Amino acid sequence: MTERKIPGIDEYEGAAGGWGALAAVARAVKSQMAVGRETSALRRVNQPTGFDCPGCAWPDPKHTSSFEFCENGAKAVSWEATGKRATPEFFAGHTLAELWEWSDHALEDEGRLTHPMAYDADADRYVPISWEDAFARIGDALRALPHPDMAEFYTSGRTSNEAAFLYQLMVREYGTNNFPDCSNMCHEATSVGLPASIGVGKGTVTLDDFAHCDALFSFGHNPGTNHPRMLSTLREVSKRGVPIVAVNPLRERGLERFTSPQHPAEMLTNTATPIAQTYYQVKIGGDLALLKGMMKWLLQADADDLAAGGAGVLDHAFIAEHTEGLDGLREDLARTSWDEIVEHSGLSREDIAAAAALYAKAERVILCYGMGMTQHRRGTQNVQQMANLMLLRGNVGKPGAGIAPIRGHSNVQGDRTVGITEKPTQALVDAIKQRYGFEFPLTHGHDAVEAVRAIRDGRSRALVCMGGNLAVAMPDPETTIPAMRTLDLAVHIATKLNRSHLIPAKQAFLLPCLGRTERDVQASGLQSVTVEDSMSMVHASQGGLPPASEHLLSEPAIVAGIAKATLPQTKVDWDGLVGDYDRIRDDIEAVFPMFSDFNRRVREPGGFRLYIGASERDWGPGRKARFLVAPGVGEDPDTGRRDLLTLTTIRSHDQYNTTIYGFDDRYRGVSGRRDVVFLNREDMQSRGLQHGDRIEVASHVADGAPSRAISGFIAVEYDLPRGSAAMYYPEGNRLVPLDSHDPQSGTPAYKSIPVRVRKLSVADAHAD
Ligand SMILES: Nc1nc2c(c(=O)[nH]1)N[C@H]1C(S)=C(S)[C@@H](COP(=O)(O)OP(=O)(O)OC[C@H]3O[C@@H](n4cnc5c(=O)[nH]c(N)nc54)[C@H](O)[C@@H]3O)O[C@H]1N2
Ligand SMILES: Nc1nc2c(c(=O)[nH]1)N[C@H]1C(S)=C(S)[C@@H](COP(=O)(O)OP(=O)(O)OC[C@H]3O[C@@H](n4cnc5c(=O)[nH]c(N)nc54)[C@H](O)[C@@H]3O)O[C@H]1N2
Ligand SMILES: [Mo]
Repeated sequence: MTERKIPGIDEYEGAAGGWGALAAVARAVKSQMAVGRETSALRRVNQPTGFDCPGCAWPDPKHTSSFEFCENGAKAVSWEATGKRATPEFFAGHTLAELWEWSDHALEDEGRLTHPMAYDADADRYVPISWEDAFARIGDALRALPHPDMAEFYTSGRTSNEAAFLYQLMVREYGTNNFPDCSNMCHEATSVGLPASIGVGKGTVTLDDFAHCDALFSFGHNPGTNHPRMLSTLREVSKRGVPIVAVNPLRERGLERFTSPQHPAEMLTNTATPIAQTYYQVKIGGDLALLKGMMKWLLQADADDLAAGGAGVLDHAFIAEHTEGLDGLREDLARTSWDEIVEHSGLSREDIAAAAALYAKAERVILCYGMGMTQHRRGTQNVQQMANLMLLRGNVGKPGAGIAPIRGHSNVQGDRTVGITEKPTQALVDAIKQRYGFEFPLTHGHDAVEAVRAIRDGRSRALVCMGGNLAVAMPDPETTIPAMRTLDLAVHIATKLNRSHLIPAKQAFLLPCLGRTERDVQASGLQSVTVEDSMSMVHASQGGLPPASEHLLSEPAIVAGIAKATLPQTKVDWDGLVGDYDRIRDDIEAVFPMFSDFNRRVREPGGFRLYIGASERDWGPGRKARFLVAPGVGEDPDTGRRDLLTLTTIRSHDQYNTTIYGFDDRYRGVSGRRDVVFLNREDMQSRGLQHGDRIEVASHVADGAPSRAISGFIAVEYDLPRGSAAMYYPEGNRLVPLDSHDPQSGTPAYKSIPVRVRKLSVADAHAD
């Protein structure tokens, strides 16, 4: 880094974890919770029946129901269990126009919502309303729409299986499949890409497999921040001497070294366990090229070995018995030149060969990946090329090996499993008809991008959000936010205030719900909910804290309230289901047979695993696993243009998606600010930029769509490949056009935005 000093920018020398993590937990608890409540809060979420941390979807070690220590888990829990409250008095004191000027951090930092509220347009304020009146008005508005397809029903992935199941049931009885979902912005490329490859859209490994792998590849995810409990697993893998290979344009500290707060010896001696043995700083969007390079090397090595009389490098027995399509892949790789591979990946041929050789030497490989792979125009193809790589050596469906998409929200996977999907199957239609006696259309509904388009074009007039912060999470706020302002109805079921709630429709309602940390008591007594983690383990979660307000309802109860008001002729016994969540689970089991014996199995310690065919080398009825071809290596027609950089948007260590806990990004050496753009030194030099300069970042759009710009952020010299740049999500979302997404999965290309960067002149800076 250069000598120039900038406030809040420094180098972070330490390991991930360690004392810094403990100190951060103490700060998080102190800033959110009144003394007394807080000490018990972290302890009391450790229920005997289990508690699922709302922080991430990484599994807990088998047979334990208590959650492991984790800095960002502690932040997630204390943020929800905060002593602060956003009361009716607070809303009386502020118009929505006024609140709009607040930062995302300040809005949520008002604390937990306490009362159901309705928008009063004359006063431009939220005012209290009774639950009955809110439900009645929502029901009237939904029934007044000319067609059910004119309403959108969004889900964010913290919602439990029970709430999500009831929600999709209500929406289907209402008559639409419009289910935009946070997953559409996240791992949709996995949900679309993997079924075509291996027959199932989920990961194939369990936590046990990590104890048996002999190489681990990590593509495009940042465990130190986003799934910190994974560091304990990576630490164990590293301690066994197993090579870990990280593929990431940024050198993420959690992938480099880790001091485990659970190991006193490491803490006291301030030592750390190294994590990645090899770190490949691929160019943003260069993974497709790297994967093709690795596979090209493997095919060549295999041919050489066979010619020399060896058994080959590929797993020929597996390929013959279990796969099809290798010839197509061979042809594609033959057509792909090393020059292109090197150019697009930004890695040398030697490095790629070394990665491939390491892969080839291992008998049992696990490949983990995250948003760095999915949020691209070719996200689905990225996923499928990773599957190809794994299939070449039979690394799917054997102990110690497999593909591991690292999911985001703690129950995003479960929500999809229990029916939150815009593409229903005939089996689902039949099962719901059988159980409840109503039918719903098989036609595809809207995903997240389609939902925003429909709202923009006036085709959809109502939006119901089960959690989340759609307006801020989606790309292109300059399209999304004005579109949402034209709605007839907006309903937000939420724990805390965020910007999406400040976009009033003709009628808007803010419905406060219980969080996962809180006791949920219904007619039959205290309830548990269930969730599914990244490894398809389903387990129970029960809150232990008293609710933040006596006026809160559980998410299932809110769904039931809306359902009864919207569907006077309903065929579902909503009160019966909400009175006892065991009954909801019986219904889930009736509709989704993979949940057989649900209520019994979920009461076993650690829960149970859903059947994943690919883990058993069952690729689906009558089919084999498939090698799939993705022509070319370029992400975008403009990739590689010298005047453009490829910008990725990433999470800081102090945020949960659109929830900004604070302004520090400890492991990247940033404190007290988020207005930064990380740039490569030579890219800065060639643009006459210095560390700390104020800059403008403008998106480059080829198709004549309006270019968006962000002005006044500072340039920070950072260790990333030439041509690559990074800034934080959601600040960077302005630069992502709504139409810039993977055509196959609809996943927005948040991680490869072609941009121009220029220094602001003194005049610009003043005009700002
Ligand atoms: N504390 C905390 N935990 C979270 C979340 C949170 O915001 N905060 N969010 C949750 C959610 S919903 C999700 S989806 C997950 C997200 O977890 P991650 O997938 O780790 O999410 P990102 O921060 O978006 O980071 C992606 C990583 O990909 C890298 N990357 C960017 N572009 C590329 C590329 O082109 N190629 C490669 N190989 N790498 C690239 C970035 O440098 C970064 O390290 O975490 C979940 N857990
Ligand atoms: N540029 C860019 N954009 C991105 C991404 C990126 O990497 N880059 N990542 C994308 C990804 S992976 C995702 S998953 C989306 C996230 O999109 P969302 O899931 O829509 O957003 P969150 O920020 O997780 O939602 C936070 C809100 O959820 C509410 N909430 C919290 N807990 C609960 C609860 O228990 N119940 C209810 N009902 N509400 C609750 C609170 O009101 C809080 O304000 O963003 C996407 N957007
Ligand atoms: Mo996500």
